[in-house]
Amino acid sequence: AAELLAVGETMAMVAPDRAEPLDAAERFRIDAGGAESNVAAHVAALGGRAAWWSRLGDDALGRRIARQLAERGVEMRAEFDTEHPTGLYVKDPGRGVRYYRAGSAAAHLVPADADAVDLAGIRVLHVSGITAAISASAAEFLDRLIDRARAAGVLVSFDVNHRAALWSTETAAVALDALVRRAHLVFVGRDEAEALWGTATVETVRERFATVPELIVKDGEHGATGFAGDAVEFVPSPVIEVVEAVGAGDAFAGGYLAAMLAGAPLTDRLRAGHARAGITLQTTGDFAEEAVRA
Ligand code: KDG
Repeated sequence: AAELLAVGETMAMVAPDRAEPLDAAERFRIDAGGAESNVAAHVAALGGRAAWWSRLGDDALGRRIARQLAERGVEMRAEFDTEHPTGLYVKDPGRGVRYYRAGSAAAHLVPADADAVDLAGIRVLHVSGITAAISASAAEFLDRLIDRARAAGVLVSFDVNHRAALWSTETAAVALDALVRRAHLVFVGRDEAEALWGTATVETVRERFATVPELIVKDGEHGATGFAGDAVEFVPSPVIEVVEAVGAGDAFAGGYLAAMLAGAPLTDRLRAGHARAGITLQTTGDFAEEAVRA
C-alpha cells in the first residue's frame, strides 16, 4: 500500500523531442505532465510506494495519463469527470510553457472532494502551490485536504511551485506564504522566494519561515540547503548540461522524498534530490527514468 500520496492536477504535456522552439519542432511526445504526479513517479521509480489522486477528464488524454502513470508504478487513484476535460500544456523550449487548462476537471475540484481522499496508511501527503492557483474552489480543496492530513498525523510536504502564468505575484505571495506555514516539509527555489517575498538569500528564506520543521531551499546550479530543526546542510548541485529545466524541481522533490521514506539522513536526501533532478534536466520532458538523451 502507498506511503506517499501526491495530489494535484496532471495535464497532458506536449513537448518537442528536442530542445528546439515549438514553431519549428517536428517531432513531439504527449506525456503526463503535472508537478505532483511527477513527484509520485520519481518516488515509485526509486522503489517507494506512491499514489496519486486528482481528477482527470473522462477523455482520451485523461485515460492516457492514467495509463502512463500506472506504467511508471504510481498507484492510480484519480477520478474521472464526465463534464470537464483534461487540461493540456505545451512546452516551447527556451521560451516557457503554454497552458490550456482553464475549466479543466481539476480546476473544478471543490472542498468537499478533500473528504473523499483516502489518507489511510499514508505517511506523506505531497501537494503544491499550483493547486491554490488553478481556481478558487481548488484552493479551498487544498486547504481542507491539508487540514485533514494534519489532523490525521500525516506529514504534509509542500512544493511552493509558483506559476506566474496562473496568478499575480501579489496574490500568490499571500496565499503561498500561508501554505508554507502549514506544511511540515517545504521545497522552495531561492529565486522563487525572492520573487514572491523579496528574500534574496537562502538564510533570509529560513528566517522568514523559521517555524517550518524541514525547509529545503534550492538555488539552481549552486546547490540546495536543507534546514531540519537546528541542522543545516548544504549540498552543491552536480554539474549538468541542461537541456530543459521544467520538471527538475519535481525530480528533486521525488528523490528527496524517496530517500526520506527510506530513512536516509538530511545530507543523503539532498543528494538523492540532486541526482534525480540531474536526470530530468537532460530531457525536454517532465520525467525521465534515466539519463538517456544526448
Ligand atoms: O514542475 C513541472 C510542472 O510545471 C509541469 O508538470 C506542469 O504541473 C504543471 C504546472 O502546473 O505547471
